[in-house]
Amino acid sequence: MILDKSLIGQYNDSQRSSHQKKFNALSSVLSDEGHDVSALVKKLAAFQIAIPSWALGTGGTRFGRFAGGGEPRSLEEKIEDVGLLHALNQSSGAISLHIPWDIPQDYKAIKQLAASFDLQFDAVNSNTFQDQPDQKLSYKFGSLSHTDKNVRDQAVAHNIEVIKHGIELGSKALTIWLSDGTDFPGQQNFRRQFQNTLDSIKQIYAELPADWKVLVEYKPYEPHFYSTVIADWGSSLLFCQKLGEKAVGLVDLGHHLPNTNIEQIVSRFLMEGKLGGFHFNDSKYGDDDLTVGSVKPYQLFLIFNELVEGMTSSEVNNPELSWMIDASHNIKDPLEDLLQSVEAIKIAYAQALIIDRKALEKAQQENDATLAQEIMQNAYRTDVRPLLAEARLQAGASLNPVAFYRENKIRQELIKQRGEKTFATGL
Ligand SMILES: [Mn+2]
Repeated sequence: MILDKSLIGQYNDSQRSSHQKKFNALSSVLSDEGHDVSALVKKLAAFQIAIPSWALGTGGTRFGRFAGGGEPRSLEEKIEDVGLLHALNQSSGAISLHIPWDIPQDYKAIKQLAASFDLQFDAVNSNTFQDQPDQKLSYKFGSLSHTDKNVRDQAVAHNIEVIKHGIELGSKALTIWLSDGTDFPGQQNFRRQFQNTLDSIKQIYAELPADWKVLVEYKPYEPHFYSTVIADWGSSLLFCQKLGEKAVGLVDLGHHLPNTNIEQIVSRFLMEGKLGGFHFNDSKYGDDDLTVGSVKPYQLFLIFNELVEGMTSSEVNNPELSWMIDASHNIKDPLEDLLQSVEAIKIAYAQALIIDRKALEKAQQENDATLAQEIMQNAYRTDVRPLLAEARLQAGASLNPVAFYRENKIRQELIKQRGEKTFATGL
């Protein structure tokens, strides 16, 4: 559906005076602390987070799916949904496609449709973790790492095909999440699996256009439960270093063992100029793919602290990052969930921007742990939401996207158009 933008203006008018009070109060505090409030608002407005095409349906767990109604039935409707999100928050200006779930039939028409919503195509994602109906050889025992060269060749060819789709759409990166691994000790030779994979990715790497990147994602377990070929940031970094400049690591927040210090991993990647991007989500136990910021918002803030510190430090030389949500679950309306996720990411970013860096550095130099905590938590405990709202207001987005979405009964409208029992392709 296409949103009537005058409705956003009307809604914002009804909320403007209450917003203004909160924004003025926060502005005055931040100005007293030495921050340039309009520069902060500008940075927040510029920060865009890509939406994955597979997050637009009520996906959820491997055990079952419960359609929420009005899910997008085609790539075109997925693009429309991301367009809707972007109209509401002006922060979701890109879509990330998954091949073969989203193979475009007509590139030109798809590009035009995306452009009409002011959307770009983010990284394209390959899929060798499932067998497709028309596929010759099975990935049951792996794809890029397989013992059989014919299977590896097939998986390489698929990745090259994904790059070709991406080139047609104007994408600039390929994300490889390799599910290959083993379930039992002794099942495979670790070194040989690594070498087979490296050899496969080298062939894919050779097909990357000059201005492209390959994002190498890692995950400790699942779908395999004994070992994963690219299990951790160290393995990802190893592959990237062996591949070359265009290969960079991708941090998916859910792809870590419990209590892993993800912010330190972020710092390490940045130090080596090898951080490529993020898949944001949240979790309590494993790869739960819950709404960003719903369980561990402080961890998200600490990650953004490292990002802001690293990206502004003269000692760090890292390429520009790809920001994407990677979440999927059963309970919430996916569009409301994505609005919440984008908001949580931007809150963490805003809080990291207002950390008193000079004071923090001094406290670190003097080993003053108490003061360092005071400085960090002063930023974290500041309610920065009026800054985000102001950025949206200035960009023509809604002051409160979720409230607007509900008030205007957007899901009900989507159900009317698409039906109650529609299933989006994806997980
Ligand atoms: Mn991911």
